[in-house]
Amino acid sequence: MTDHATAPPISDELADAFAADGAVHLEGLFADWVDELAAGVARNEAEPSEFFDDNGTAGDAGRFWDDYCNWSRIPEFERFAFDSGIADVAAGLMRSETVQLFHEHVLVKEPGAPRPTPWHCDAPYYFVDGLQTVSIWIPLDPVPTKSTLRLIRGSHLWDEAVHPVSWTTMTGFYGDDHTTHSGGFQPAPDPDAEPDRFEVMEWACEPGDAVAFHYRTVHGARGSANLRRAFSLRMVGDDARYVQRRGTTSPPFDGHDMVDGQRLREDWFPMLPLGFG
Ligand SMILES: O=C(O)CCC(=O)C(=O)O
Repeated sequence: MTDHATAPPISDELADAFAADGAVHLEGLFADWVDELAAGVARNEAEPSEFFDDNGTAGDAGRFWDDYCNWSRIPEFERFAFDSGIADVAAGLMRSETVQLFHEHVLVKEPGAPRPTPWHCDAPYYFVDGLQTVSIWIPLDPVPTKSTLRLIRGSHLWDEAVHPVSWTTMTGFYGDDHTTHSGGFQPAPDPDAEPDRFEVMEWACEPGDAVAFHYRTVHGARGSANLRRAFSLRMVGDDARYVQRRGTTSPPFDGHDMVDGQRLREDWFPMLPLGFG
């Protein structure tokens, strides 16, 4: 068990907002876990995985690095996933009986990192899809509006997902290079160029706040003048199923041996405990 505060239950009003908008801001939800998660991020940086990536370019004032799928070797991440009550938050938002851990993702913008996070939605990069999905993004530093996560209201309900691209080369993630559309995908929107067409939700955050968003919600971020460490836990609910994509997904999970329509295998993607609230 844990000596940290656990997250309060999710109200119907919040779950309705999540269903309608595809994202909600939860103030102070994990403030009690910031030091532990920050220790985990430091450990992650000191002991990077094969997936560690610097998304910036040589000469940038600060790096934009990320890494993922390390929860089982970083005790601070594992404790948070299993002992923080985050699964209750995910269950409430997704209106799901079960919550399964997909993976965690660390995204760090160092002071002066100029590199924006491109507008994208996560679902097409993943081999799992469904109506009940949620990523919970938790900043570990104060984040002003100008460098916070930005999400397009209602974009999780769009018929076509945004064309997935590599964050380093910005070319088609599955090897295609269509710029206008790609087999059911639409090009990435530019909400700043078309403010009347897209409504952007963006919240200044304190350490330990949470922004929860659907895997299909289109999101991005600007560069950051300040250190902006973020820990994101990605979970799925009852209806999520394996989907075969047209190439190696991100994360890849080599040798997973699943086929279309299966629930994610529980020995790799554990069910998270519920009932902390
Ligand atoms: O932290 C960021 O800039 C982007 C986060 C993101 O894309 C995600 O958590 O899926």
